[in-house]
Amino acid sequence: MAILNPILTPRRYLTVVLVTVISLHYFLSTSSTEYGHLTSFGTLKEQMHLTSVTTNTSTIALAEPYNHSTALQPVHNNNDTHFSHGRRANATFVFLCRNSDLNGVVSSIVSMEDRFNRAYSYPWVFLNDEEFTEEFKQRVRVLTDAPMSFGVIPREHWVQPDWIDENRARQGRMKLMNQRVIYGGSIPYRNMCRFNSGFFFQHELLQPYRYYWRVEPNVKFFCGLDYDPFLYMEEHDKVYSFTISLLEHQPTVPTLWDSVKEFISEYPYFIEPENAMNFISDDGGEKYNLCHWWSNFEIADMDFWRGEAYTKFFEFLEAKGGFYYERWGDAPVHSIAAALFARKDQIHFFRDIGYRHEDFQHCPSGIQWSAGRCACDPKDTFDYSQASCLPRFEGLFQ
Ligand SMILES: Nc1nc2c(ncn2[C@@H]2O[C@H](COP(=O)(O)OP(=O)(O)OP(=O)(O)O)[C@@H](O)[C@H]2O)c(=O)[nH]1
Ligand SMILES: [Mg+2]
Repeated sequence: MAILNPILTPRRYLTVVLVTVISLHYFLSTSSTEYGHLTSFGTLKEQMHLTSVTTNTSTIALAEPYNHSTALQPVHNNNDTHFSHGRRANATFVFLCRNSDLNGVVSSIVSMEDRFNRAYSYPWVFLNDEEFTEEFKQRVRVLTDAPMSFGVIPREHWVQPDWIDENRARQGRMKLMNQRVIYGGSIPYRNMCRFNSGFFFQHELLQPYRYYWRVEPNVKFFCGLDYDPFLYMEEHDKVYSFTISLLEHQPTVPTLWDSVKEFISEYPYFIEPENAMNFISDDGGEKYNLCHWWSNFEIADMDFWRGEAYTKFFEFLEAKGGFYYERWGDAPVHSIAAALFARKDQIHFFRDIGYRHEDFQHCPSGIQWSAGRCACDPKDTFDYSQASCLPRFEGLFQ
């Protein structure tokens, strides 16, 4: 170097190198789009491949098609292979709630962000049967940089339809109230169950997305996750997943199974040969055993609900009026559909996700509990308690 330029001291040499590198980077960024994309530090939304549009009711975060070609980085977690942050799934959180749920909503978001989403920034979609207040939006927006959108549910997706015989529906409500069944006399609760069964995935804010993770007020996520459960669903061809399974209150679904059997005989070709019938029936489909996956936690594939089998199934059940004449829950409806229309190996138990919704929780144990630094007592887990249906699920694979 001294031969080339006797006055190029180490400091000057460094300056020359830096200026050359910066100039080259500037030249390539402006002349090559690909180079620019690869190296730029875009806005947060760009990094998350999101754009947004505003409609008169809501701001819609639109997910652009995700890139299937990005190389995946396999990581090993508890003897299972997952894939790390190489790319993201086409997925969102879904939070149906009221303005009055605000404190419980804040608590659930904090739990999810702290234990998982801080590293991923998956978007949040909030749905309500009325406008969210400014206070609601302000208090949830402050919690995270993840994109958030707030939508109002179309009236026809929420309220009791006109063709429902209100006298018959009232009698149904009185009957359940007399039996002291929880929410037995509530119409809003029935609206919620019907909406979660057949309509949420049709909402305009959810159209850009395939996978969703349902969150409710006052739930807790106990464990850190070192992989992306949405990608897990995608990579392993799963359509539905759960953490807790249990028995439904029989008086809420007295005629549901009769309707299911009618559907099966009318549309036998929708039934998946490798189904999970043995999870929901102990006698090969004659009677419903009341088992269901607890739907306040769900990570699932909305394309499954949007598909032909489930669309026909929901329409069939809707026409029976059981969401209002009885009190059919979205949990048994989703569970029966997933058990019949999906292969049993497409249903996944997230054993490593610690989760609580009053009054029950799932807490991992052993290596999963310690690797996840789970903030729950592994002895306090619903898995093998008397009303749990987990043994039936595990029995499917034995
Ligand atoms: N916007 C709106 N959301 C509702 C309404 N009723 C229930 N939800 C939401 O729907 C979800 C399920 O309702 P929950 O009341 O939690 O039903 P649940 O889980 O069976 O019962 P608890 O949690 O024990 O009360 C929650 O996220 C609620 O915030 C309603 O009338 N309007
Ligand atoms: Mg709840």
